[in-house]
Amino acid sequence: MLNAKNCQEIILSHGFHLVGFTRPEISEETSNHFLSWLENGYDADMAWIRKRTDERIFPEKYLDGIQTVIVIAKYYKNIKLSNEIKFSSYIRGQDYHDLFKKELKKISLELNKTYGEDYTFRGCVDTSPILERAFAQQAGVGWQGKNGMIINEKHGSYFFIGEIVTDIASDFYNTASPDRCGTCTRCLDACPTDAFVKPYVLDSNKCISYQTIEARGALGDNVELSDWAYGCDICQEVCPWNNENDLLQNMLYEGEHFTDNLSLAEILQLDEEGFRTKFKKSAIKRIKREGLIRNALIIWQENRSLVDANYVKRLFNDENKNIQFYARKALELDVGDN
Ligand code: B12
Ligand code: SF4
Ligand code: SF4
Repeated sequence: MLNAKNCQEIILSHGFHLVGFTRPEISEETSNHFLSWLENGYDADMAWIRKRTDERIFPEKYLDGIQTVIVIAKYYKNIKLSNEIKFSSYIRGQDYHDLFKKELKKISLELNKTYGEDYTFRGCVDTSPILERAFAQQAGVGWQGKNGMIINEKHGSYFFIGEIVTDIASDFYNTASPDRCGTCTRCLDACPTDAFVKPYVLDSNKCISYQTIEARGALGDNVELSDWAYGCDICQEVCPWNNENDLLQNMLYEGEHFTDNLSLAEILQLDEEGFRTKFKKSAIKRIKREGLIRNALIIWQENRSLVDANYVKRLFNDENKNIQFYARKALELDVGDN
């Protein structure tokens, strides 16, 4: 039997801020919400979510004999900069996937030492086929707000979530966090693209975060990025539970980081080598130079005074054909077939 108190101490000693324990059950209500989200096509082109629907709804298909989901969270320091272009705070520093994977591995090894090699302790973060937010709410880490984010009553929503899933039962399970959104609708009202179909339900097709991070290839003609080059924080910025003065120890991204003062001109001048070097440790590498320049060109199209058109024209001869296409499109030249 897992000693939850001892396990929590181990996890906190690795620099995490929140820990909660829940049984590996997805309620019928949650699974219906998830399935109708998919049915409505709100997952846009993220086919990887659909591919592993079963494991998300039936966690025992993900880990045979699963008994406990230990939800682990770490806060990052959000800052609102007055840059000409915006980056979501979560991308400011080192890729959190790498950090979580490394630490969860160490914790799993410690737990195996204590409880024996017969048990499995599997670290997950973001990409595993798990409904992380459903488990986080069940584990008392926070409630799922109308903006979809898990919000902790004391410290708000600027944190990452990971899990250790295991086939050992725990001597303690948390109770779910109650919803504290009340009559507030600030996030729904502030979303610049009206991405919320209704409270708690996000249509990814309309979300700037989806368009800038997940969408591949050319973006639709009507896509608006409202100056966001990577991700979007608006529905968190307006949430009254996010208090900027509420700082914790060991927050990720304490100092200044490479996206903090990045200008549009700088992005448009990055070559492949420059991009690789600058974003070696950042999750931005996921969208590649092509994706970042695509986003930057759309921002420029929305506000041409940001940088001289020559920066865009230079890209007509770029080594990457898609970038040539985005640049011509930004200048509204005849782009032909891509
Ligand atoms: C796909 C994905 C996205 C997609 C889709 C977002 C979405 N709302 O699902 C896009 C690219 C848009 C995205 C954006 C962002 N994401 Co994201 N994303 C994910 C990912 C990989 C899967 C989420 C998923 O399964 N979605 C499917 C939906 C249906 O599931 P859900 O959000 O859990 O939805 C529940 C509710 O919608 C509810 N529900 C549905 N209908 C209804 C109706 C009613 C009436 C009610 C009450 C409830 C309800 O039930 C659903 C099932 O539990 C998770 C990691 C993971 N493995 O879970 C990270 C994750 C959710 N993302 C995260 C982050 C940080 C973000 C961004 C803030 C990044 C940014 N700054 O740009 C934005 C926030 C956008 C937003 N407001 O949600 C964090 C959230 C941390 C937290 N504190 O909550 C996660 C957990 C990653 C991590 N490991 O830290 N993301
Ligand atoms: S991340 Fe931005 S675009 Fe997406 S729902 Fe929130 S406010 Fe809207
Ligand atoms: S802004 Fe208001 S409605 Fe939206 S998540 Fe925060 S408290 Fe809930």
